[in-house]
Amino acid sequence: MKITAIEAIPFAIPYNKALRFASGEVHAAEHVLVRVHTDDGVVGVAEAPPRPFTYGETQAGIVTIIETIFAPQLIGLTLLEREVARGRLARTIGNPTAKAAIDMAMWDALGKTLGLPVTELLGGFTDRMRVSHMLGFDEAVAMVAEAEKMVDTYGIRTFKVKVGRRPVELDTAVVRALRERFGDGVELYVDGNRGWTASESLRAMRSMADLDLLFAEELNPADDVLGRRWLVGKVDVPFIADESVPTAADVTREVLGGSATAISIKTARTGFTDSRRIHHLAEGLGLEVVIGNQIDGQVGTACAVAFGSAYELTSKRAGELSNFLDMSDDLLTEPLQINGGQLVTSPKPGLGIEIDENQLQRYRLDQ
Ligand code: MUC
Ligand code: MG
Repeated sequence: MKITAIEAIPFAIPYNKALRFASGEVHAAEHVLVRVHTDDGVVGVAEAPPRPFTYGETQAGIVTIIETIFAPQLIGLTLLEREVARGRLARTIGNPTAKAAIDMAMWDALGKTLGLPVTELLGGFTDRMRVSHMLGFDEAVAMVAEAEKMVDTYGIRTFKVKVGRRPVELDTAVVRALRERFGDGVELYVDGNRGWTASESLRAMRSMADLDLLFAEELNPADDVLGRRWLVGKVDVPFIADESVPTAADVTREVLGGSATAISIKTARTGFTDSRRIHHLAEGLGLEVVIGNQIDGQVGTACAVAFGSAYELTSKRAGELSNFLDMSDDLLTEPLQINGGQLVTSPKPGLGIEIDENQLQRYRLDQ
């Protein structure tokens, strides 16, 4: 169970269609595959998605920090010393997705070593989640057409609509068009990625008051402290903090400060060890939770569904587990399948996924 090596492999897989939102856009999955090797010959995997517009990480930076700082700190630890590993990683500030990928690859290796699925080690509440699909910026007709495809092909009936453009009517018209097209046959919520001001956000939410939204997420910046508190006090649906709560301490601060009433948990940024802490905190605070998407590939999505399925609170709402569908290809020997609007966890040990070495060879950037 001793860690002997940690690999950080940069790769790039193009998207068929770019995902655009208020804080940035993604054209290719330029991620880092992390592999934790042990002296038993076990290899655990996970992926780190660099999101400079959210966490300041870059692909080259993730590779460098893993190779030069994190790997030397962890080699020699056993897979059961996850809290020791966490403490050592925490000596370096920031770098959330690099740390999270190492943590999840350690859990994958632990599951493989014990012959047990990670989702069962974490909690084992259920074996599946309903799927929510994120609709990036486009013309209203194109966004409705994409939602139709998701309903027809995958049975997905929950949509997170990206908002935050100006004028706000550009976005509110899309949400209205989706509600008119699908009636009450779909769940809808909005995510502004900090694009609007507090007053624009309230105006938009008021103009969508008849559209039965589930949630509003990060409509304006949390750093706009008083504006955010003012807005959250006036919005009558749970207000999700996403990029403003990358740690448990941030959740506590933002929720107690009146800047959020619900949270997004993203395994891509808090791994399993810290996502578990955040889940327990949310349960104690009585917060709604959504399993979010860091624009994950299939490896990252397998991590998200393993965690989300493990607990009652995280599996209650649809999880954001479908954006890999926009990628032109991926790394797994057996692609994830969304059927009937659900993604089922693998019953195999660890995360239950296997990297296709030919695919990795094709897309890796370091050879
Ligand atoms: C989301 O929920 O915000 C877009 C930016 C980011 O950090 O995550 C994605 C999705
Ligand atoms: Mg978000």
